[in-house]
Amino acid sequence: MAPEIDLRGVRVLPGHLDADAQVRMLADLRAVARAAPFVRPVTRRGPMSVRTTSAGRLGWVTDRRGYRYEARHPETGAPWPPIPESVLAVWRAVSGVEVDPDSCLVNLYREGAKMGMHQDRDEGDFGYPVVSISLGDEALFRVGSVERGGRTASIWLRSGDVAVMGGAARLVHHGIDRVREGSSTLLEGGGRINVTLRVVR
Ligand code: MD6
Ligand code: FE
Repeated sequence: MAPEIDLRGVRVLPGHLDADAQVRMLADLRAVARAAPFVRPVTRRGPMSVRTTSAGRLGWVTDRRGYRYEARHPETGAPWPPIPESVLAVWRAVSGVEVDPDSCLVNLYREGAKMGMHQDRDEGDFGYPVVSISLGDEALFRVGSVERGGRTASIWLRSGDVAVMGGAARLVHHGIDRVREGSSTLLEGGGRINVTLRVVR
């Protein structure tokens, strides 16, 4: 594992997952997506370019009413499948907290998908970190400040990298500027998956 990187307070752990662990986690996430199909979320600002699904007690959903956590899939009405053990193991290794996450958001980036600068602030207690796992194609991850605007710093997140957004960095603005298509062969059909784990309560 390469040394840890501090990106404006966000801890990046390059190569936290080796190639075998990435393949196993991807298989677990495919099973999640069979139980809870990916949807194309729509926000007040229009459709997002990523597709999303969730695992755990609560899933993150958005529609014209806004963002929130829900116990059921927005289209099937079924409860979300459990968070895979392979994913929980990463949280337990890096989060630094004793509580397990109750939400696992899975974002799928296909051609041209990206994510605008945002804060993760729909949770009830910002004392808990957000842990993020990258699989597949490399993505340019930009981190700014708690306030809007100002300086930013960027890093290419690669398959198997983990990022921890906690402490003073828990509410920093961040986003994905672009994904480098074809930079990984992990996902059939190409693209990138990002998994974020949260304690929502
Ligand atoms: C992504 N990540 O990597 C988007 N949020 O595709 C996030 O929005 C994110 O990486 C909170 C904490 C870490 C993250
Ligand atoms: Fe985020």
